[in-house]
Amino acid sequence: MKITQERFVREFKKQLAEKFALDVKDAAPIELYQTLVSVVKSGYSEIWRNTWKSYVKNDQKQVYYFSIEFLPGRLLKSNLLNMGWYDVVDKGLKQMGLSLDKISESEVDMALGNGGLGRLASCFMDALASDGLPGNGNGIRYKYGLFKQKFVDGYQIELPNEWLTDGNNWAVARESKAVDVLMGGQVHLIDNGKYLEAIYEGADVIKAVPYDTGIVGYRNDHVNTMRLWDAQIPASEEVKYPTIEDRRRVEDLTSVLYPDDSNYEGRILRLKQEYFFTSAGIQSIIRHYKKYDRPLNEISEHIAIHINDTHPAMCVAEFMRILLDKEHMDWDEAWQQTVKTMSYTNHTIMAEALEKWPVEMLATVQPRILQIIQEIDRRYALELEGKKDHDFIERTRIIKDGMVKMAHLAIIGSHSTNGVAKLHTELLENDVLRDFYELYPERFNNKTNGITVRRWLQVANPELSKTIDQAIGTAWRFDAKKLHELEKHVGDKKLLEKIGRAKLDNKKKLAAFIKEDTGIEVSPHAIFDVQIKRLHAYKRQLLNLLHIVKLYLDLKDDPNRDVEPRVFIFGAKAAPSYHYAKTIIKCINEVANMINNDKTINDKLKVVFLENYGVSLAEKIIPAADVGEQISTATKEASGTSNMKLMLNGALTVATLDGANIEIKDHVGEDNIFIFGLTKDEVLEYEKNHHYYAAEYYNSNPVIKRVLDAFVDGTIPNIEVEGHEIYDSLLRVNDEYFVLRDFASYVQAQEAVSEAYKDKQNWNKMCLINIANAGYFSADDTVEKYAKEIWDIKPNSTEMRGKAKDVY
Ligand code: HBZ
Repeated sequence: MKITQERFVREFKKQLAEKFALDVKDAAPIELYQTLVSVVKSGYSEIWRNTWKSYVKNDQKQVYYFSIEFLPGRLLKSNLLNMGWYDVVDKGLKQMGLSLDKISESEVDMALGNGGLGRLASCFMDALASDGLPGNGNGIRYKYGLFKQKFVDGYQIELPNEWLTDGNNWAVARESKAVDVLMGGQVHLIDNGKYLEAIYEGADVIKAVPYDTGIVGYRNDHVNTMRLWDAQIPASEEVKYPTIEDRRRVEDLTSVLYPDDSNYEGRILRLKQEYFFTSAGIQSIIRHYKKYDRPLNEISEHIAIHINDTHPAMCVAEFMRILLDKEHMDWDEAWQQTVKTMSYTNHTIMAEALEKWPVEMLATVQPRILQIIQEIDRRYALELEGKKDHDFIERTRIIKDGMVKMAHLAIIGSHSTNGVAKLHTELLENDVLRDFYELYPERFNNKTNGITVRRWLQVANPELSKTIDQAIGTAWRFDAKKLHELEKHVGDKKLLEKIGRAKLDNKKKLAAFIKEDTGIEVSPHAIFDVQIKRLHAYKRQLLNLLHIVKLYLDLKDDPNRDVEPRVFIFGAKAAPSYHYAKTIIKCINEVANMINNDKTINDKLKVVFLENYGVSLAEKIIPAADVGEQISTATKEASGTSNMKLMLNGALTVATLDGANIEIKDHVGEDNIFIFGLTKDEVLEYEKNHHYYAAEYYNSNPVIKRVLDAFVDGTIPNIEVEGHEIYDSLLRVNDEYFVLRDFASYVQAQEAVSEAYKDKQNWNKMCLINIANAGYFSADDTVEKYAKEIWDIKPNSTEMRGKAKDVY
């Protein structure tokens, strides 16, 4: 829809009157928001339909991205931006006395994910659409998103996140596209003379209803679909569930998102969720494929299925099940198509996060799927007999000691396995998945993560975006790599000043938010030092905290010490069952209390732990950050993506040589990043030879001793229990993540940060170099590589592409 300000205002008023029988002046924020969503939706619905039609018409190969998590956050501003409507709507709303910023605050974040993995899936959705690629999301429509975090007495409390109370305004329910998913019961294979027939007995039939959300491409008249499935009771089965509790048992399947991002949860409901969305997705893909009478033994030429982490690994078996049982293909042909269709991304090397399910549990959830996995496993072992030794086969097979290893299923059942940063892929190849790399070297590849520059710069940071436009024009908005042209202006003092001013403005806004949210007053002239990510021991928020305590103790010794004032800002949720992570939260909060209320240190130090970190809060914090903390123990963080978002917004990174930090360093150069800590080889060496003794660092380094003692000697109030727990984890349990080993080197890096901040012009120059190089981490490019090198899909070549650009 071609939009002008007048037309928008007319349409908005009309829909407000139709929907709510209200005038602008009488409408509540939520009514304004819902009306705006509906105007926006009517603006892209025709394009959405045409995009799908053009895929069908051109018989384009499509990818389906299966992910148990999607973390889109708010969609309003991002959709407006991508449609090219942002400025027109902003002005139109102003004309009516309304504010886009305020209306946007009414949107509840769609938080159907835990952290990096779910957010990556959403960045990829945006990038697929913006690249004009035929890509669909497939996931679960959880009734409750990731829990809402509150702090009570410094402790994390989890509250339910009922994000659907005002309805989800973006999604369209498509009852007509529902499919039945069979679970439980028993299965018998009967030879009916023509083929083996799978007879199900006593299985539950669950109706999977898709909710489709349009994913709008950036000014290219292209709208893809993210399909999330809801579990319902089919009309034919209603009598089987006479009571409310009976019904709830089925509907609960899609109620809650598991809030753990680091431990594999061996609970049957989780396994059921995995099968549910996998089966629903695969069934609907094959049903659609068959509509056009194309031969099934060519299906891999028309569709690609991506397995995002192992949660959808049952895709392999479900695809086989349908080809074998429903389409009566023979095993070898079905297997060939399956392997060619599937691809898999690994997101972690941490052993505790690798999924493995007891055979009996799979038997209860879907006995036919278990049979197929057993057969895949049997054939795998048979095939390798004589070629590989017994141990190799036992190490790599799918089922071992009564457990089904999901990563093995995904690797054996697909043609591509990728890691998410160079170092991570290297570790997969040479360490964690070494055997598989030896077996299938051609299947392994790296795809370093990326982020959508639209949400994380254009939407989140309009001030900096405008400054960039003034320096290098607007081409970077279409191709983020063009941000690199900023480097030519590295000597432009006016530009450096403007970058500094944009940052200061953003810091003032964040300071106001902090004041409103927490009551804490912070100076926008202090260094804003930010660590935002899930709380986990390996991410080492504790290292950050120990450094803060050191700075505090230094100031107590000498309140007039010449230090650069700093505000340390944290945002982090801990998995509700992750006791140690919650202990760290409590300690950060108590240290914050102690420091923020101590008048003797002249406000040189502040610590702010913002509650309920999520996508929308990240959009407020990141544009205001001076320093980004990426301080995981080397080898542990697969990639990280907040590192990319922060550099893009001109924050300088304090980093270990872990995950994508290494590639960031390679791009910006050693002078524009603060690197510290053990390297991958040093960590691996310690882990192999077990010759790390944390206590030695405590005993030999008086600073470490003093800082750690503060946790147990009453210096930090209200952590009698938690302080000892931290102390013991480092000294008795021997500091699994080398916090004490890296402490001195971290302090040095932080001193270099303070020193560098004194020279504002040079600091801004470093910021510029970071911004200029962040374009290399654009999800548009990452996804393009997936498209070319893994999925073999091509951009939509409809003649509509690009036309929307003249809207501005
Ligand atoms: O995936 C993260 C990695 O830790 C991070 O380094 C990487 O940048 C990001 C994207 O590739 N992993 C996760 O976020 N993992 C999960 O959220 C998760 C969720 C459920 C699980 C296991 C892990 O059962």
